[in-house]
Amino acid sequence: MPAYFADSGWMPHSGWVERARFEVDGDRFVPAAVAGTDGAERLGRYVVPGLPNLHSHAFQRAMAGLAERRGHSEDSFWSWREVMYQFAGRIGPDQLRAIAAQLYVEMLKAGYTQVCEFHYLHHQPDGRPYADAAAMSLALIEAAQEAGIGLTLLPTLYMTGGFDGRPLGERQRRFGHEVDAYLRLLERLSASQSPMLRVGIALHSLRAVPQEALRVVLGDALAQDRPIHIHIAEQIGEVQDSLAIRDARPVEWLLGHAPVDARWCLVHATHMTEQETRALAATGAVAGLCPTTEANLGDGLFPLQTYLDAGGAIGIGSDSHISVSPVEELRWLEYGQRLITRHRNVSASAATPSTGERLFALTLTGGARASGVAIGRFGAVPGEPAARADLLVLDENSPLLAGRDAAHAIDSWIFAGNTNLVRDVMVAGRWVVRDFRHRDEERIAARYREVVERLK
Ligand code: NGQ
Ligand code: ZN
Repeated sequence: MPAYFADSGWMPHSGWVERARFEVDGDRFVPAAVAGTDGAERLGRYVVPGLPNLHSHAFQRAMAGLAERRGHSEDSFWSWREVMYQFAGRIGPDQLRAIAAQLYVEMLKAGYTQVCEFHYLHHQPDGRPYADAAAMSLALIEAAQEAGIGLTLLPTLYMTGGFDGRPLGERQRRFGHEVDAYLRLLERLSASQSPMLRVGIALHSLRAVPQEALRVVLGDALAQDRPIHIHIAEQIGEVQDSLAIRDARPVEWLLGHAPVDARWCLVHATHMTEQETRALAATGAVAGLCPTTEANLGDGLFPLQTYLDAGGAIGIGSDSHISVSPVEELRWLEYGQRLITRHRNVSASAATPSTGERLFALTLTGGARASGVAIGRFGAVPGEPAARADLLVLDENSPLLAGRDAAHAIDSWIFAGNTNLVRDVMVAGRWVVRDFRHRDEERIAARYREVVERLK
């Protein structure tokens, strides 16, 4: 069994451990039979778990940067969405595979070892299913395999174009499913589940899923113990529509009409009252925060302090991939709060005074929960299955870590500088990034370039 050690290893439950030993059996960590460094390969000074990315729309990677020019006098989330729909209309399975593989390589190099793919680009642009109805889902699965990243695939149910139940618009047709066809897709994809592929479900939003469909699909998901993701309360306009039509705010409505618990991930949940914030925290659901996309789209700021004080779980996602960097997500998560509260170290707590360590720990545990996969830690945690063998080795030669002991390493990584500190990345016991290079990055980037040039 391969054995490794680091001068210091960090994970949420135990903090920094000196001479941390990692033994790998196939794709999992096993509790080390012996302590110390005997017969083990030294990885470096600092080793940490790989990060889960809990929210991705892979195809949007290829349009990052194309929606930053003023179009209307009132550019908004909704005008961005029109640009995005236009772009989505040109993506078929081959394009999706090429774009997603490039994105997943970028994620691995940045330190993400698992991605939750919130996938709604199901059919041909005119809405007819592909010859193989799962073609687009399979393209994502193949891309994740090529890159070597763990995938939580969340086929997304999308049925209506608004709270009022209006039919899908022309450009939304390829997103749509009837409940039966949707459940068939889930069942089909679930047959290929593995340590690297978990199948969950996503409800696109309360705008897109009528109440009766919600009930049926949840019954199935809960019976199969699947992770359940939903976009919610991202925009004020959405809150207003919900109030007008359902007489409740989106989060308030969901908590009143669905058995929200730790299996759920509420993506964005930006606009909540204090009461909703505390109620959501109490459910154990994960708030899926995507700070760089939320900033890019002008969504607003999540009420982080109230939510964390109430014990709420969070994770991060790169969503539209305007940035693919856990450092940038966590930095902006904290900075947004500093800017509105005019305080510093808002996310830190009395028990964990390091802001970086607190955010990192929350992201690992919440992200693992939202992914439905045993990741985000090394050692044995009583009552939990052995974790998949994912780890990151930080660059011990970086000037960013000079003169820093372990207690300041994660803060320095998250808050200082703009050079990548992730030197090596292991996923499921195999090295996918060594010395900052992904094992297949040239080929994947060349194919990406070719595909995106042709989309222009
Ligand atoms: C999406 N993205 O599904 O890609 C959404 C926009 C919508 C973000 N919310 C579309 N960031 O919410 O209708
Ligand atoms: Zn999204």
